[in-house]
Amino acid sequence: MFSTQDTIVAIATPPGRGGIGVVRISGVQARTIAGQLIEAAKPLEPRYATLTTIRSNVRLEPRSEVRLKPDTAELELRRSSVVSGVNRTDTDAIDQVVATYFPAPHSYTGENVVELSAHGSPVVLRTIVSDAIAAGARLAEPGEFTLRAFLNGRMDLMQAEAVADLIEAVTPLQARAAFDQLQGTLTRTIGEIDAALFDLIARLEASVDFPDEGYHFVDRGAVAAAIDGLRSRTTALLGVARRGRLVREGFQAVIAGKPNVGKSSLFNALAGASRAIVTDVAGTTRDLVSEVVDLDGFRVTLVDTAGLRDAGDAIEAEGVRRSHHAQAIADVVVVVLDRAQPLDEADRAIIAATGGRPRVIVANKADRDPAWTHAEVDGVGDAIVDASAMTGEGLEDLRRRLVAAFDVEWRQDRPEITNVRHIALVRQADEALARAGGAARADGASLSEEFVLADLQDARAALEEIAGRRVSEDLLAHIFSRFCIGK
Ligand SMILES: Nc1nc2c(ncn2[C@@H]2O[C@H](COP(=O)(O)OP(=O)(O)OP(=O)(O)O)[C@@H](O)[C@H]2O)c(=O)[nH]1
Ligand SMILES: [Mg+2]
Repeated sequence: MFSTQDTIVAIATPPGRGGIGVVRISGVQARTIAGQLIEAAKPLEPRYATLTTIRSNVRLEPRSEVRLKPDTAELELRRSSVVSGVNRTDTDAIDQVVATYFPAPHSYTGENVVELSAHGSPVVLRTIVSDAIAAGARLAEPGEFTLRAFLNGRMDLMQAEAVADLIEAVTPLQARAAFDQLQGTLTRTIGEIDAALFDLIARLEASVDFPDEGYHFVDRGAVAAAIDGLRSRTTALLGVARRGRLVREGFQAVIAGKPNVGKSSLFNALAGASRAIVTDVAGTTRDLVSEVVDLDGFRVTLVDTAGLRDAGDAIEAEGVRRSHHAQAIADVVVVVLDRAQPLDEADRAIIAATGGRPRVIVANKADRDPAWTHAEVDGVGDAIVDASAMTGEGLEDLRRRLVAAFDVEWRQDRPEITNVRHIALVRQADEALARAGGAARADGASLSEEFVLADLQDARAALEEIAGRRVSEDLLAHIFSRFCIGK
């Protein structure tokens, strides 16, 4: 079982230097422990920002550097002050901080929480953490603050997962979708379906348990209609699931083509950075180069690959092998052709090999005189995008086609459901409701109430697992291990 009895501490801001760095302490002892670190005349008042000084037993510049042999008496004094944490005689002021105390249960974790906002110096922040540990706190595990928030009922599992998604969001659309879930939009939808299911189950159970008291399962039609009504909601959620998953996880777009057609140039232009090396030598790119970009709100991992040809040496051969592999797993392939060179067998081979897959065909170097016409790419229904990595012409069109090729209905609004775990469980509930509907309609079967009930219970179990009301510790550990320390 997860321990929530002790007080935990961690740096809550990202690693590295910054204007401000926050140390978060959570647990029964939070205020007492913080009180031992700061110079404050009285205990921290709830919800007041207190400007105070942090004092430490651990010197930022250890004395041993100055005086190689500290005398035993001093060591003893320092040790005792670490242990008791109250002896402030041998401490140095190390930073000025703003300390805020949030008493339970009105805090992020639902426990007593103290946040110390210091200057964003890794040395200072680490010192505060070690002193808090010396005063009785324990270093927090990854995601442990949010885990405690979940265990203390401050948020459900969907919201806890949304915290991680929000932190990891790369595009504004991802961030907004995660924030909606943090605010409880999915929680409410799932909760409403769950409540209606509970109601239906209670009525059916009454009819099974007390058949002689008038609770007859007489109106099969009404029960079936109620089930259909619920199912329409799970089905609607699943309707946006693919788009939601793509918003959350993003896609891979792999740029492929013959050597020297301008793949790396297009990659750089789309990434808005000179990531891949560009030269006029065919066979420049030897390995996969990738960059995450925001394409109309979608997180897209663009992958540049080695030009496809019979390789000149072993390194290039390996690069070509990787190109093929990347293409095979791509969500979309961007096939690049050179507009200024006649099409040859190698171009046609790539066009043929990617047929039937989501793809966009680009005729690059459109700034130069064309050496072929679109009609020459025969048998291909795809519209070809004329573009120039050099001038930027056609790139907007290419971006739009790329998003269109992902085959998602193009709307800026935020999908309600995005996480595969939630999607899988909603699908499970949806299937159970479909079975329940079928069983409710099947006439004549004597045990149909029990069948309907069993299926409805299955649907409910799946929904409760989404919110985290029925989850194993393993699953929790897995979910929270995605977090960083301090979250
Ligand atoms: N005129 C013109 N030249 C371009 C354009 N895009 C790329 N080039 C030139 O084409 C040459 C090859 O470009 P790269 O981006 O290295 O081509 P690549 O397909 O990545 O080549 P490999 O990595 O060798 O497979 C370079 O000299 C580029 O400057 C373009 O849109 N217009
Ligand atoms: Mg290249």
